[in-house]
Formats: sequence, structure tokens, C-alpha cells
Amino acid sequence: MPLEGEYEPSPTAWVRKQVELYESSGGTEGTTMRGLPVVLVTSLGSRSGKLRKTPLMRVEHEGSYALVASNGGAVKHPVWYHNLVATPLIELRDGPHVEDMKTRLVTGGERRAWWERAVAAFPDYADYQRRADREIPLFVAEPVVRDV
Ligand code: F42
Repeated sequence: MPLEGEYEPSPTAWVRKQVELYESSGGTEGTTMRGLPVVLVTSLGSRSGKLRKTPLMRVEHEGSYALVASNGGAVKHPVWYHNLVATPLIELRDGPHVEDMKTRLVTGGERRAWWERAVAAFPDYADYQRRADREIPLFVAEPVVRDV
């Protein structure tokens, strides 16, 4: 885990329950939404300094992941967006596999390529983008490279 802090569960009941089931089962249960796979992202609260755990749709490509700040098509970015801007390090759980990763916001052609992968993985993102009065931010999470 690249981050230190006390875990503060989500105030949203269905999200909190998904996180609990996902983690307590070792990544074998609670790993989908509407039949599609989900990953768990642990970030550092930019104000509280507490650990926040956020389920997001799984958009994977060659060992990297897109983290799509869609917030269900709401006009505001999700709070976790600000956490990643302040502290890009995260822990990402994909089923039983847990990895330290570093995130960065992507733009231009790189964003477009990842957006296509995101919509292929979770078609509702396209509706969310139409509904949201903002360009939905997209982070790419990549493995933290360690010296050996
Ligand atoms: N949300 C997405 O945006 N994209 C997805 O692909 C996605 C998939 C998904 C799949 C399953 C599932 O169960 C949920 C899914 N969600 C997805 C919803 C997602 O998990 C989040 O609930 C949603 O994005 C809203 O994120 P949020 O960070 O705005 O969460 C709110 C409800 C929240 O937890 N707020 C906390 C609170 O107490 O109100 C604050 C959390 C926080 O990080 N606070 C910071 C701190 O310092 O601790 C403050 C940061 C600041 O600058 O204010």
C-alpha cells in the first residue's frame, strides 16, 4: 500500500456495501455492477487525510487501467477526482490482484483512445457524457515501477 491513513467508509450505502463484500471475499464477490467487472481504488482524502475506497468500472489495457470520473453523469466531478489530483498514488484491487499504481489525467488523442476502451467496457459512459455538462475526466493508472 503506497498510502497511509485511517479508512473512512463511503457515506453512500450501496457503495460501502460493495467495498465491504469485495474486500472481505478477497476479490471473489461483489466484483461486478450490472454484470460488468469493477475495480476498487483506494485514494487519500485531499482534505481529511483518510483512506477512501471507490469502486469503479474495470477498463484495463496492457496492465494499465482507465479511471473514469463519470459520477453517474452528474454535473460535478466526484470527490475522488480531487483526491487523485492532489495525490496521484493509489492502490488498485482487480479481483484478487492488488497493485500499487500511479495515476495521471490524460488529454487529447490519449484520452480519446482510452475513452473508446472505457465505452466498450461500460457503454453507459457514453450516456453519462451526454448528460454531464462537463468533459468527464479520465485518469490512467499505471504500475509503480520499483528499483530492484
Ligand atoms: N463512479 C464513477 O465516477 N465512475 C465509475 O466508473 C463508477 C463505477 C462504479 C461501480 C460500482 C459502484 O458501486 C460504484 C461506482 N461508481 C462509479 C460510484 C463511485 O464509487 C463513487 O461513489 C462516485 O464516483 C462518487 O464519488 P465521491 O468521491 O464523490 O463519493 C462521495 C459519495 C463520497 O464518498 N464523499 C465523501 C463524503 O464524505 O461526502 C467524501 C469522500 C472524500 O474523498 N473526501 C475527501 C477527503 O479529504 O476525505 C475530500 C476531498 C475534497 O477535496 O473535498
